[in-house]
Amino acid sequence: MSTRTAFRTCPLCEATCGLEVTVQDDRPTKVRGDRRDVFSHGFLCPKGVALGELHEDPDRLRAPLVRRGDRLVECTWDEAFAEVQRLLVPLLDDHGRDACALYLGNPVAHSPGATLYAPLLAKALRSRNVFSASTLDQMPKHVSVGKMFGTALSVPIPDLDRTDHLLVLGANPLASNGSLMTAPNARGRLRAIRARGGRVVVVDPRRSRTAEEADEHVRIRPGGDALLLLAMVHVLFAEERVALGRLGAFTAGVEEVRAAAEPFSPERVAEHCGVAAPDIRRLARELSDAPTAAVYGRLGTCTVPFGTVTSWLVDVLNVLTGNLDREGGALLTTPAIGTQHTRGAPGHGRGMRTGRWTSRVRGLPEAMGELPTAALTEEIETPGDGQVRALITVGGNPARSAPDSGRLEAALAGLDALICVDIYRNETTRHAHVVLPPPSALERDHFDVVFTRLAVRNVANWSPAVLPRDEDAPDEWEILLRLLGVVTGQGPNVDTAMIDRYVAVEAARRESGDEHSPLAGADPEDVVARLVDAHGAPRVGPARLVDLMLRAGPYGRGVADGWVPGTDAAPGDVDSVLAAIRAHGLTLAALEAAPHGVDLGPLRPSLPDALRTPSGSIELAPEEFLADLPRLEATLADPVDPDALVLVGRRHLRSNNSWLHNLPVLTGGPERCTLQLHPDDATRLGIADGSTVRVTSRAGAVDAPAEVTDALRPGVVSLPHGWGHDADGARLGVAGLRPGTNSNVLTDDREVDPLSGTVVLNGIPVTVRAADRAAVSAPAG
Ligand SMILES: Nc1nc2c(c(=O)[nH]1)N[C@H]1C(S)=C(S)[C@@H](COP(=O)(O)OP(=O)(O)OC[C@H]3O[C@@H](n4cnc5c(=O)[nH]c(N)nc54)[C@H](O)[C@@H]3O)O[C@H]1N2
Ligand SMILES: Nc1nc2c(c(=O)[nH]1)N[C@H]1C(S)=C(S)[C@@H](COP(=O)(O)OP(=O)(O)OC[C@H]3O[C@@H](n4cnc5c(=O)[nH]c(N)nc54)[C@H](O)[C@@H]3O)O[C@H]1N2
Ligand code: SF4
Ligand SMILES: [Mo]
Repeated sequence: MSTRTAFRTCPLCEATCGLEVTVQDDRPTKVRGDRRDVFSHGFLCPKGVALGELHEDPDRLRAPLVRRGDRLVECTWDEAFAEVQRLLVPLLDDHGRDACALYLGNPVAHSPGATLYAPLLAKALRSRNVFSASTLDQMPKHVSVGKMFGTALSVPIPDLDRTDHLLVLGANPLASNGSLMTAPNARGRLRAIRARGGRVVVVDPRRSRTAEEADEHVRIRPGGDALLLLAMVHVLFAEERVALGRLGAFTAGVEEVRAAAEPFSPERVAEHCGVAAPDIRRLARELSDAPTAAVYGRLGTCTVPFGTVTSWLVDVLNVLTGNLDREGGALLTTPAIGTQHTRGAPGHGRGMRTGRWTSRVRGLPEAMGELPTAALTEEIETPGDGQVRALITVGGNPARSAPDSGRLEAALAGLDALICVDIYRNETTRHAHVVLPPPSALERDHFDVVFTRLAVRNVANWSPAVLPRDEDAPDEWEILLRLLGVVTGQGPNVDTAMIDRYVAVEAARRESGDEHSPLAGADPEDVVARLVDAHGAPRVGPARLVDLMLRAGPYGRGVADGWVPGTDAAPGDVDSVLAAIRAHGLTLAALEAAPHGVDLGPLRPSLPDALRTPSGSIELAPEEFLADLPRLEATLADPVDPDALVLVGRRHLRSNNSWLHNLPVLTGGPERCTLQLHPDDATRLGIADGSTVRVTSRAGAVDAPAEVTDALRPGVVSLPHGWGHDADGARLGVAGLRPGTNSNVLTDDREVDPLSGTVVLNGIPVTVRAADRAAVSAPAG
């Protein structure tokens, strides 16, 4: 028996913890936190531990599936791709490019193969019907920072480790482990703020685990954040507390913001946001008095009717208090592989445009090259030119994650072709014609392309695959390139190595044409020829692209001075690796020699250089955002009904959206898929703890066990999403035993934040009553 230890970054959430995996005879037997990881220092959560169980899960797909009548049967890879070709090519020929849609789910952001190659598939498809989980999630933040700072990825990250005051809105990092704020061990980092004399305030309708850890919990009405933040802006101006400091020299629109906030006094918004006027004033004063402070908003500020305006106001407060771009405040990152705001000419750029095209049926706006997922169902349902007849999903489960999913599932079942790149036969993929499973996470290389760009420190880790994969099983990026072969008319048997090389050369060409890149003026073919490993073998796939991005990034020196480990650094010797990086620039070889990662330091001020707005200024008052304020002001005329109920979601540490429910190690303990409600509401409605209740919205109805708890604000009920694992045709043996109920039967695809097209998933109007025992529910599926 051979036993070895491998180190790798956990790909399951945004925290990017370093893991130490024990492998016996090519089987993972134990997962622990890597104490030497430069960022996570040994921290991990139960999901990281479960990575081995995920690999071993007998229900995880090892071979492709193809539909034969009403059954999905295993087949060879060639058979699977031949079927994709048979289904898609005539459909694209007869009905045009828009007839095939693409949906990219959350795990795409966690796999470098998918992150780097799915956009190539999207481009090659040439369909406007590209959708993703972003419009169920963070798109409002991309739009707000895009307009303010110039790129969709210019997200200010709270400087968690140095701030004196953290104002958190609609985020629960103790359960989610942080989002748009990569920070392993969020609890430890939040506790450290208080330990050094700082203050943590959490604004949330529910007393979340994060709220429990805070100095103060503000129990806001769902959707009330835009009003709260605007009133805080109002107070800063009224009390002459606006202090931009050095930002003043490159910030436009301050007077417009003052005028916009003028009508939103604390007294006027208090009832509608559910926070008393004196508290709003105090929150504003505390923020402005703190030596340093960061305002941070997440899902509860995005998936609401004013998601973009709320996301904007978060950073308006960071700017007005002088906390943007300063230590202890909120800063843009300087990631190892670079990002949109580190590329090109410093100080200005093209800015971010949205709405360059719109969805066919409802005219919802494009953002970041995709259309809102809220439009997916109607684009499948509605006949006419450009109707969606085929869908490719990559790492997505829209049958559980998207709004009004009862209707969406019916639409999925009626597609002419559903092709799923996925590791499970679940609620979505059970409707598929072909399922193409990528290898397990432990069988692939990993580099966190997305989350190193959103982290509270600039760090970089390269993880080689822990386990070998089956010889004939393609890696995730190879699956995507074969699909690209189909949709470009080259067929599924394209030479993926050749396309991959072409992709690398084109990436090198873009760098060589950028006079600010370390690769400026280089010959792209020559650049790619030099991207070799320690043995001189050409790199391929994500490894080659990551090496290129590292060499072209803020710590790179191009290819001329390539460094090979072993020449002047012993692998694993952190100091000599860092010395080599200083001498030769950052390369993939350097990361390979540092299995616990490379720490490139804390966040550092980068403005105005990192701005990419056309004006070269921070745009504090984008016109589109100001134009949404009358709609916000109009909500103040709506009467506040004390008996109305609204639904919000919640996340559990041992869950991950709609999956990981099939792993025994994560699914024990009390029932999690419960409808939480406040005791006052339970009494008023005659609902006993543990009894079954029926929850009804405009879109649908579900039954769930009631959990009576004063954690919630009265008038707010909470049900987690991603459950409902009792669907016929899925193969989820463990999840099916405790299926829970699908909360997205209740959410409504008609309700969107108009500026980003992001669907409203929090604050859904519902009624709740004791369920009639005789009536069995579950309209989904
Ligand atoms: N009501 C409500 N709905 C929500 C939310 C909410 O808070 N409330 N949250 C929203 C948010 S933030 C998000 S991000 C979305 C998520 O929406 P989705 O991305 O659509 O859903 P997931 O549940 O993350 O599904 C992930 C899928 O990827 C598969 N998978 C896992 N690993 C891999 C892999 O390595 N490669 C591939 N190809 N597939 C893999 C899983 O089997 C699963 O089918 O849900 C949204 N929906
Ligand atoms: N364990 C676990 N970790 C995860 C995930 C998971 O499913 N499970 N999902 C991952 C994904 S895809 C994402 S996007 C992140 C999300 O990361 P977070 O945003 O940190 O996670 P949530 O738990 O959804 O936190 C949202 C909070 O907003 C509150 N809220 C709801 N409506 C409102 C409102 O109107 N105003 C305010 N102020 N608060 C409101 C909710 O009560 C909830 O506590 O988590 C990621 N990490
Ligand atoms: S916190 Fe996230 S990255 Fe860390 S072990 Fe858990 S799932 Fe993995
Ligand atoms: Mo998400």
